[in-house]
Amino acid sequence: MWLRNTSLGVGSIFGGSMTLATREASADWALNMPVGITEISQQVYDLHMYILWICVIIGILVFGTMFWSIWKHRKSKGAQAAQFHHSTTAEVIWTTIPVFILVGMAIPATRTLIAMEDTSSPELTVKVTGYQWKWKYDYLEDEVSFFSNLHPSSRAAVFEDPSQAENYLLEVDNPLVVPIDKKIRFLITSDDVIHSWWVPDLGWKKDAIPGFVNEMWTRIPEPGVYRGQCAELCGKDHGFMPVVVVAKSEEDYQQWVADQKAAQGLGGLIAPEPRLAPEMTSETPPPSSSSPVKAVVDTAAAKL
Ligand SMILES: [Cu+2]
Repeated sequence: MWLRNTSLGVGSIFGGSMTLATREASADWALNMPVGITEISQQVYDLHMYILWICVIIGILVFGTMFWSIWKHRKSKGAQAAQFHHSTTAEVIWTTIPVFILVGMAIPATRTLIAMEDTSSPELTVKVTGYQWKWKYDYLEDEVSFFSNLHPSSRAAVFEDPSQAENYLLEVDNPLVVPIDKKIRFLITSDDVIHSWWVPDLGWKKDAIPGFVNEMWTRIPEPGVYRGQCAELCGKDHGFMPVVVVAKSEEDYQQWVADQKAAQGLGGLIAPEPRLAPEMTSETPPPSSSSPVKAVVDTAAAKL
């Protein structure tokens, strides 16, 4: 679903044959990764395409040679196998050519990785903490902090008609709001199990690991809403902890910060955490005799 806004369709890969199709329609046929909206995401995409085309060329050469050889030297033509057992020339060639190819891949890949990991000189730092099953955002400079839960509209639609919920399972009550054109550093960790904070448009995902603080950064060039999900299987509601990033202009962001501070000073967020239906609570249920797993264990224990 996140492919809907950003990905290239099959049409764009195979020469625009689907250019008349709507973006919605082509999204269903999307094969390639999304380009994203940040400079890093575009670098990642370019690297991906560069490596892909190298692989395509190697594939054509290797399989072309193989199939041509099979056809050219087929038994019905009376082909005789060569009888040599060792060729220093061949070994030098099939060692040096791959080395050059790998170096040619490693240089741009390393350059991109270094750029992705360079979290120095941030203008804003946000601590992202994964919970079963929600995210918490702490703005270290602005001293704003809140939880971001699955939006009640998506939660209600789980048992009803998901097609009726806008951005089904990709909507939250309190999105992460950030300014555009600022280097934002993310400190990513977890309070319980391993989660992974992932917004495809930003070009990366990063594991949120209890006891560790991972770092990443982004600089979003234009205002917009960018959606993602937890990308590490983290429990029964793993699919119910989306990520929504809202990028605003600097003035709008400052206004949002002021509003949040005012609201937190009054004892709560502007948009309070929704009350969850008991069967869909995002809290870990306490062990009880009604737990199906515990019931099975108790039954088994009673038989011993
Ligand atoms: Cu998770």
